[in-house]
Amino acid sequence: MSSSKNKLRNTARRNTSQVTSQMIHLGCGAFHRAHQALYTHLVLEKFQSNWGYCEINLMSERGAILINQLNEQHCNYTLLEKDEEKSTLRTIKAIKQAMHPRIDGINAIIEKMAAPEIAIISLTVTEKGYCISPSTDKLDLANPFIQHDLTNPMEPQSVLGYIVAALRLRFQRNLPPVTILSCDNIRNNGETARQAIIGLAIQQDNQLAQWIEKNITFPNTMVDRIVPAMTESSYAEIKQLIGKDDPCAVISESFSQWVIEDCFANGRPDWQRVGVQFVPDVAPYEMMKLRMLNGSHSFLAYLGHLAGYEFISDTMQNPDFSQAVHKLMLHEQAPTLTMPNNINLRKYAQDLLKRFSNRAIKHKTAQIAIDGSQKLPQRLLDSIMWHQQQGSDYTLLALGVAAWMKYVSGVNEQGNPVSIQDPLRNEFAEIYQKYGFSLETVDNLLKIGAIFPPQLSRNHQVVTKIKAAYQQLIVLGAQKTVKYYL
Ligand code: NAI
Ligand code: CS2
Repeated sequence: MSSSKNKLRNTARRNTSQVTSQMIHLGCGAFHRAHQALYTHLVLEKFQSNWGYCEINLMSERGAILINQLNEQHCNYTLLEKDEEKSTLRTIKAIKQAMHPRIDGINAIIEKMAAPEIAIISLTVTEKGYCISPSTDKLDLANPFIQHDLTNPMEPQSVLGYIVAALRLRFQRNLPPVTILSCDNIRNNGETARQAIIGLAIQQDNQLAQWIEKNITFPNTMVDRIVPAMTESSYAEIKQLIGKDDPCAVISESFSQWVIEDCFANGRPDWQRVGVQFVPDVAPYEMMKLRMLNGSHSFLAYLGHLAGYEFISDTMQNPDFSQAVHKLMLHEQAPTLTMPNNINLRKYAQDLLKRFSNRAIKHKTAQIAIDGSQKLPQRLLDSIMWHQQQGSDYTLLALGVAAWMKYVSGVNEQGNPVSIQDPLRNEFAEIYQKYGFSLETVDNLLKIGAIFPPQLSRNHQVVTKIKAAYQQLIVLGAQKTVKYYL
């Protein structure tokens, strides 16, 4: 902020009090507040619109606290968008209501989702929120939340359970259809959400499942904006700018992209007027983003964390890491993609390097490292399978997987404990307890079918490559291994 080039812009304000909440958003995390809520806010601010959000958090104490904090400030909050050259400060006014089952009760949440005026239910509930097996994208009926919801359908715990309960009321009451809009970083996010929701409904009521199939739409989306979790120092930065505390504030990079398939069951905001791209098929954009951006992010997060870097921008200061991640993008991720003619993957990679290097954004390697079991398939493993079929090189992808394997040991290279946050963390801990830092650990991690499909874990060449990288990481450490792999 002290740089003379760094200009702070306050955006124009307009009265948005006529807004009603026609959209429910499930998972009011940092990303939603800096992305979908911003686009909706811009439509409100610049054009006639009465679209707004009712935010619903279903999980965690922190989620409930945030809902109270939002309500205490009329659901308005600060968004600071920044890169090294400029910053923009906005007050976002797209949220009209905020709810949590612990505050409002489960029934009130389901009734709100089933209210006649609701036309869109969107989601950013993290990869694990979909209760799918990450290797197959199919609903995991053994998931404890799903098990609970099957026996308590009107007192659900999972996101899917809430959606199915609300859709049941809409079906029974003959209400207008809704669009379910997944905005999470999972493969074919709309289609995956559709299969999981219908998969749960079919266990309960065949007619309901058929009604969902016929009436509800599930557009696929590609969502992109780097939005790190807030820290003490980011809240202090906001306070300095606005002169008071804003516990609901978020900080993001300036870049933002949202690509959506235009199949809405019951209308939508005019998001195309504020930069959202509507396309017939999102798949190429989504694959490009998951592999080039997210795959590279995970590569930098695991190797960077092992090497002792706190932030992604720190890893990019190391020329070996930035060269390695560029090589990963161009040589091992880009070849797996088939893109429309107007997309230049070299330019995309160049832009990603700049975004990752943005020192105005403090994105922790430890944050990106969370939930690796849910992220590895779409970010690294799909590309390994592609190369294995083509007979082409995937050395850096294998290094990324090996770095994840070393990371889930729960001990860093300085010998200090690292808290592993992952639904499968107990399985990782058991394997490490039995086998320690040995190649048997690699074999046993590869046996986890929810992550590694058999065509990968049983492929001799793939196993050998991952083991070789793991061995190097054990012997040399992450810094030297990255250099060695160049
Ligand atoms: P966050 O931690 O700030 O918020 C996560 C939200 O998901 C919270 O509202 C939490 O209550 C909810 N949640 C977590 N687990 C859940 C579960 N099992 N069931 C129901 N709700 C659950 O995270 P953030 O930054 O908002 O990211 C959320 C997701 O958005 C990511 O996992 C990713 O899929 C997507 N995304 C995030 C981006 C980012 O840079 N932060 C950018 C692009 C996509
Ligand atoms: C990151 C993503 O946390 C992670 O796993 O890779 O949230 C990333 O910041 C976004 O997808 C960028 O759009």
